[in-house]
Amino acid sequence: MFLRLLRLCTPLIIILFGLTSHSALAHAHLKQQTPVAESTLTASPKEISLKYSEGIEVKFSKIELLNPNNKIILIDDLLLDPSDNTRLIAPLKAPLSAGRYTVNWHVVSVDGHKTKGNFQFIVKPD
Ligand SMILES: [Cu+2]
Repeated sequence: MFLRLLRLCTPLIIILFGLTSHSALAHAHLKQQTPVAESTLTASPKEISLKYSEGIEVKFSKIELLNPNNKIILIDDLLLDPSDNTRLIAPLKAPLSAGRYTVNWHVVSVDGHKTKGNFQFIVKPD
């Protein structure tokens, strides 16, 4: 009885294991960001740059920047670093004034999988 159950379940276990290892290896995880999460900048950044573990589909990806009052700040169209398809760049239209900003990101990696996350940074001019 146990053996029969095991035989039935083995393909399922293999499939589940395959899915988990894929998500661990192949989804786009945020590896580096500029500004760094929770950092305090003495001047406004010119852009937000996000470096992922996988290539990014820029057309299906989105970066939302929220000001200290949680209002969305308009940013220019997202770009992909021409020499690195794992780096997404959001140029800012105007300098940021003092305060705490939130970056919400949603990306689709080249394998079609979605990931998302958020972080904050602080602008505090001298
Ligand atoms: Cu994936």
